Amino acid sequence: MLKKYITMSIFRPAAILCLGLLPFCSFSQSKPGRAPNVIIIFADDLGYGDLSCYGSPTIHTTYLDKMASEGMRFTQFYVGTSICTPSRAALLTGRLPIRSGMNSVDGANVLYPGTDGGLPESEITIAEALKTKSYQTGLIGKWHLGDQPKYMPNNNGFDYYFGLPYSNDMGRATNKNYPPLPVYRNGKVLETDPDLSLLTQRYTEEAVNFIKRNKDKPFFLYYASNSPHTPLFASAAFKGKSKRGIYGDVVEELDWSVGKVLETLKALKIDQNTLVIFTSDNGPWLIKDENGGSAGPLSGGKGSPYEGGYRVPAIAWWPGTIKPGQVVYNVVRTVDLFPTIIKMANVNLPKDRVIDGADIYPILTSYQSTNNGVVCYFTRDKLCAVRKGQWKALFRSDEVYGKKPVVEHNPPLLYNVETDPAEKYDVSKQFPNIVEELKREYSKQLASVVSVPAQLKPYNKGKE
Ligand SMILES: [Ca+2]
Repeated sequence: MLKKYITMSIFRPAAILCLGLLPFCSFSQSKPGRAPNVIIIFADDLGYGDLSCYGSPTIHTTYLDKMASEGMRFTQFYVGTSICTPSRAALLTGRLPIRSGMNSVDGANVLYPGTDGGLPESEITIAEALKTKSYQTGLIGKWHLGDQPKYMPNNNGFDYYFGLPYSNDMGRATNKNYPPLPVYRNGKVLETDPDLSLLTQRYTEEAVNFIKRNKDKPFFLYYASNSPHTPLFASAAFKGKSKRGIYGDVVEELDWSVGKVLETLKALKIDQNTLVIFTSDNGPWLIKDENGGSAGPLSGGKGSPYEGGYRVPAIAWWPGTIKPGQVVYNVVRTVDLFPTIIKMANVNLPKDRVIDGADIYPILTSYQSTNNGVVCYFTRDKLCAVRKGQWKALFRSDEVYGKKPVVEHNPPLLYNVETDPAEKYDVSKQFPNIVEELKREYSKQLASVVSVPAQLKPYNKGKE
């Protein structure tokens, strides 16, 4: 732990650092008074087209639609990588997972039960950064950044943890080589092989109780649902109720859960001091057919470098600060949340590492356009595409779950993903200068990656 505490010492009170570094400091972001609470609700494998406010014709998401009408809905919001473990590392650290060895590798798409690997101790999570300002921090739900004790949430900045250490399909019900699926409370296994149809209800109760317990202090709640990742289970109140089969039932139960969280904030009268972000860790798992979601108008899904894998629904809600009913077309990324949230709490950005995210507070608060960040699309350790502005250059067709052979594109294919979000029309010949610019951006991004040990390893099937 020593190494981490040394790393954390870079978070000094802003006033001290600002004596000599005025241009690098930003104080105007926090409101006077108490630091804001932050809640991130992270769905698992929810596609761009799976909410009614994103055009789902048959899934009715009453509460998320209301959240969007009271807040801000993003149309071009990107994950760090289009698969579970790497995407979660990106969200919590503001860094592309390739920088911490948390990217997928051949034979290991994610972390598996018992893998000796996880989020390196040197990484700084949002929870760890906020602990320096005495936030109360909680994770309810799916972790998936390492299930060995040193990698678990309580050693990564979370005071409280309740949930599964990885995906809901990593139990004996889906693979007899896996150990029984554990439910943790802090460092202890409460039970194994839980009734998955009750998981969303239990997570909701845990999230509501965490908020109630901490209503008088600044808190950070990371509510990482296991839904709608397969296998799909809904409670009796939702099973068979949607027009989209069991997948729709599960999404509608998740929607209900979000409604309960927002309702709790309002009832406690802390809604005006709480930023809530809802989004998903990656696009739909298309190989699951009807049990997977929909990317709506986008191509591809989970594990692919196409828009459907990387672009996800995202809603920000903060009554009194975020104006209601806004739709934002800026490129925004999950890696932007780390710098945005820690700056809101007056924690300085670490200077000893690359932070891929940028502060989106100006977008949240006044609908100002900021510089759109570059989107990097990695499949495993290969950079497949980059997006800058409206343009996306695809250098490599390579999908984790794809059945087609990998194809290198030299020169790259070029798409205008604003006019052609389905990536149907290669316009590289019409815009050779844009191709050259994106080739330079691709090289620049690659050059910034330093090789570090891989944390993801193939599953040892003999290990029980
Ligand atoms: Ca996922």
